[in-house]
Amino acid sequence: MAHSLEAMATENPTLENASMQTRTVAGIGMSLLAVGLLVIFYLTYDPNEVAKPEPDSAAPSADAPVMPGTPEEVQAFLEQYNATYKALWARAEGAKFNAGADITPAHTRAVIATDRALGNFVGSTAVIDKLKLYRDRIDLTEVQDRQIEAAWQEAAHYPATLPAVVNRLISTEAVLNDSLYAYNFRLALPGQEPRTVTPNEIADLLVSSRDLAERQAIWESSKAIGPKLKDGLVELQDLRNQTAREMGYSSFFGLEVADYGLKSAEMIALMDELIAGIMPLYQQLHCWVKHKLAARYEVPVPERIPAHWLGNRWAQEWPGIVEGVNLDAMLTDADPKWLVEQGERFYMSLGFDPLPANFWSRSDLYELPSNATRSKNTHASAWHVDLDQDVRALMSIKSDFSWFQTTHHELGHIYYYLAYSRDEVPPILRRGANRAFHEGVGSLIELAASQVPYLQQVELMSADDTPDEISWLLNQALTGGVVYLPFACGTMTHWEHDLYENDLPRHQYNTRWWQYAAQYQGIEPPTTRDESFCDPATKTHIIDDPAQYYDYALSTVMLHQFHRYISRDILKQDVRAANYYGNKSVGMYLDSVLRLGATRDWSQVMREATGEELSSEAMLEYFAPLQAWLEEQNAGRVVGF
Ligand code: X8Z
Ligand code: ZN
Repeated sequence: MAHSLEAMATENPTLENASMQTRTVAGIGMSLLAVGLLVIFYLTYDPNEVAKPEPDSAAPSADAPVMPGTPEEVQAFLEQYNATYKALWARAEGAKFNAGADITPAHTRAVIATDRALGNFVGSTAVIDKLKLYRDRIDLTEVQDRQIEAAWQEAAHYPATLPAVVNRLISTEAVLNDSLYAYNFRLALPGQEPRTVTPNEIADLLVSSRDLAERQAIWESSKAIGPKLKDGLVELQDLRNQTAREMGYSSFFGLEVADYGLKSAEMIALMDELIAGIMPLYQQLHCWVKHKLAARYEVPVPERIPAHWLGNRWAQEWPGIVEGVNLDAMLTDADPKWLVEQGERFYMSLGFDPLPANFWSRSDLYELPSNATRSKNTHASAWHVDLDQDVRALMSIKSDFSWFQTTHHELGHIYYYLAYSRDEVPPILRRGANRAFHEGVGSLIELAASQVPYLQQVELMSADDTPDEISWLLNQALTGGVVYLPFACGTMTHWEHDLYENDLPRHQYNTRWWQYAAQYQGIEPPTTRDESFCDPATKTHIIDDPAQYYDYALSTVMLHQFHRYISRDILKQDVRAANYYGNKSVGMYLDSVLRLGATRDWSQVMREATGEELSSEAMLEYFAPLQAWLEEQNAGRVVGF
């Protein structure tokens, strides 16, 4: 917790719900004893042992007297549940962090064992029975209700009634993650011997190369992992759906969208609404970009943009297109550690505490040297290992603008973890108001840290090399929300929806992916990609963060709502030239949302914090000056795909 902010927020509990203060302490002695026994059992559990076949074996005994469901007993159950959950989560999360930072068979075995221990508890029939008993009570506090709902969703990932499915799911996920993270990308440029390349090198080459044959080789090398992941993904599709459906959800997709209190079809309708809102601007951008790139590569203008023309292997952002905006140049001489320190300084300038010492000692932040003897997951992530002060990040930072932004993003997760790690927030609710809130915090600070007045203040940009306003906004649209939404709401979310909700058959995986890329993004592959490829599986989240990609889409529109509120109502500045740096009122405002964790309904929090419902209107307003400029540039061209 940021102490300076905590003091202010306690005097001024902007969004704190009075119901948080009403937790009963009845039954604590009894619960502590039960919790003690459970925790001792699980903490003596040997992670290298093969998991027990009966997932229920260590859960609270089914023979124990049925708790009559008084509110006090509900509270005693929840306290017991939370203590055990926290201890088991810490072991599982610690094992996963180790496995991500150093991919070895022993670390994978530890992930499987500790995940099974966690699953055996949260999905035990004893826990599920209690949740069933309490789920429909109408006399619980909001915080109790929300814990029961969160615990129910946890159980649906590991229901004890399907022990073989759960065991298989956990081991398949662990093994497939390893295949993804440890994959050795090989690049054979035209006329050259194949060589190993890192994901960072692939990203750089896709921005810098001007040769289409070379670009195609780079793009294809980034997709070669897909077929290797396909069988595992087919298995996960089935296993994940089985667990979710066992607990009454329409599919695994339905289970994941339940975090928002929505059903699958409602989430899809929301995505379609966001796509429709952004499409007029996106189509103008798409048209401008295809003309720009056709001229750059000296080829005819296509209807859809070939994927290998763009500076990102999934076309989720399109960097390196706007001339005169080279943000990497600002950071060429920076030490990678400086990027993290500058990110921390940003949050501290708002009043948040310095990062805890263990963040620095336990995180794994930088790109591995080429002679490294270990391999690690290079996709950035932030970890709340003990659901308390043990916070870590796993990154492969090098000094460029993309990592500068990603570092701010990950620190947003870290500061969120720290803000809600307080006694009033039970461990099971130490999560975002919804998952999009979690993604939005750091991305909001990313947006704040790419505002020109801030970059000038910290001397990353001087007044004479400041790009003009339209170039800057154009670059933001290409590397931020505008290009991103059709990918996130369209291609990714629709594909994962079909995968789980409609049991997409394996012989349609790739075809469906490219159908959506054409429909939503106006993108096509360089050559026909039949079902011998599995291009969706190359996107990390499809394997290890499944059916949740709409989180990023929603966070993108929400962060603009927060940004507009902060700029106008707190800073009284222009949304496109706002400077949060050093403003404690902004920090206090953010903290009043973060410290709640998931103890309040997200849409109420949103309404109270911004005065608005979820809407893409603020984002569209931010980018509005581009529309007129693009229409002028595109005059006489065919817009659309
Ligand atoms: O996965 C991430 C973060 C980790 S939480 C780096 N992002 C999405 C992606 O890379 O696809 C950030 C924005 C989109
Ligand atoms: Zn994130």
